[in-house]
Amino acid sequence: MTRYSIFSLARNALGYHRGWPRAWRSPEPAPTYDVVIVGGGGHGLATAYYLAKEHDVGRVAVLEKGWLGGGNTGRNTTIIRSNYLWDESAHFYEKALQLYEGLSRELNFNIMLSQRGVLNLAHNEHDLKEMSRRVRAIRLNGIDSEILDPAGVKTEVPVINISGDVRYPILGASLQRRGGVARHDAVAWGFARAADARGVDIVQNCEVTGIEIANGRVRGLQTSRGTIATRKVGLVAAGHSSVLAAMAGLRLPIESHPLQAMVSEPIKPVLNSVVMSNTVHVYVSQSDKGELVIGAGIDGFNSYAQRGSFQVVENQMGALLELFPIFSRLRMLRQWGGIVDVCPDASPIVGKTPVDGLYINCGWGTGGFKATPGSGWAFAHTIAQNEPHELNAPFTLERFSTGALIDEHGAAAVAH
Ligand code: FAD
Ligand code: PYC
Repeated sequence: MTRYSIFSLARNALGYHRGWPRAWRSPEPAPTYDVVIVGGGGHGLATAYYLAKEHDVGRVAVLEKGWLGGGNTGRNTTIIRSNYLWDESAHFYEKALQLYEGLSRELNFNIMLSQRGVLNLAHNEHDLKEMSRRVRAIRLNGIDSEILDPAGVKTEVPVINISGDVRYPILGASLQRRGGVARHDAVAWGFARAADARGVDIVQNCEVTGIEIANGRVRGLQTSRGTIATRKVGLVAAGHSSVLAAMAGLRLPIESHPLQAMVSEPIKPVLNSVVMSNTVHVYVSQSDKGELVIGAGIDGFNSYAQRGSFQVVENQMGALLELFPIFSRLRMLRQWGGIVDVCPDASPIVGKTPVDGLYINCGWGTGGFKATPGSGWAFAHTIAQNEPHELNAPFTLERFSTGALIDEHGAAAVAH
């Protein structure tokens, strides 16, 4: 660090950072926009950024009822990977991973992408067969994936317990080396700053309370900060997608569940990979701060509460200790929850709706952080061109009546 920057930091700290420029403006909502995005999470902000950048749409707003990234974007466990079974999903998630690989440079904002590898463990004969099928399917799509035997797992994760003397011994794992983690807040902030720089109005503390429709077309939005006229609205409100859709008279095939996670006290680096187990239902990685980031499955009941229930906490701790007895003395620091909107086939809905000018991007369930840039990229195309991009074309609302489902429960992994 130069002398100049040390003095500059000290001056700003003593001056309570009053002299620092804002990363994005805080405008009053305008009376009209070309496109309004509802939801200031990563997906909504990415959509706005790509609308402005790739499609030159002039007057775009993002309306957020709380603060940017305060929904699932800021509550997730930051795992990124593209090891999905079906071609449709593999193409979509891989596009997102490729965008992630260049995102710090694209946004000039360090999103702290760390491609440290994601392991999915196998604990029984069925897991091994399913893993073998999945890895081959993934590789046929040109995506990196490999199979490890227990010794290979131990080489990648020296602190894991591969003894046969446990209830669910580790029989192998799949590994995506390009998978890993990224800083979730930075993804939201990076997209926000870059969208703002291209003229997008980002309006926080602005809740959408109604959708105005006339003759089957969107006309505008009612919000807690007044009425806004627009002919195009993108709903990107994970956790409340059904609530927003109901304002337009639409019923979505979605169930909303709490999904919780926790972090331990920080410790020295011991875990260099992301480890997930569908069978014992726990996953873990170590953050750059040293905390273990630990998660499990959704709470079984429907709820809009942003907190998890005790039995999930207890089960995930039991599962964690069977895999990692070394963590048995660790203290847990904090725990939280988000609300995830889950579709019956564990795949998202990204596309047009029966209402002209109303587009929806939802149902990412427990696994949408990894999709953020790809989702925004394809959704921006859909809104700007009024037709889906080939990447999101299969992810329609209609698939729940035509039967063309994309069942990704296996890839959605632990959290389902
Ligand atoms: P959000 O970030 O939730 O943004 C939606 C926004 O809409 C919110 O900010 C909300 O306030 C706003 N909103 C809602 N209603 C209104 C309204 N009426 N008016 C205005 N604004 C409104 N995914 C992964 O890929 N990897 C993981 O490791 C992972 N771990 C997870 C762990 C947990 C505990 C949770 C809860 C989720 C996890 N996910 C993970 C899923 C991931 O977080 C989500 O799929 C993703 O962040 C969704 O992003 P989003 O931008 O669509 O939603
Ligand atoms: O999609 O990889 C994922 C994930 C991990 C934990 C929650 N979701």
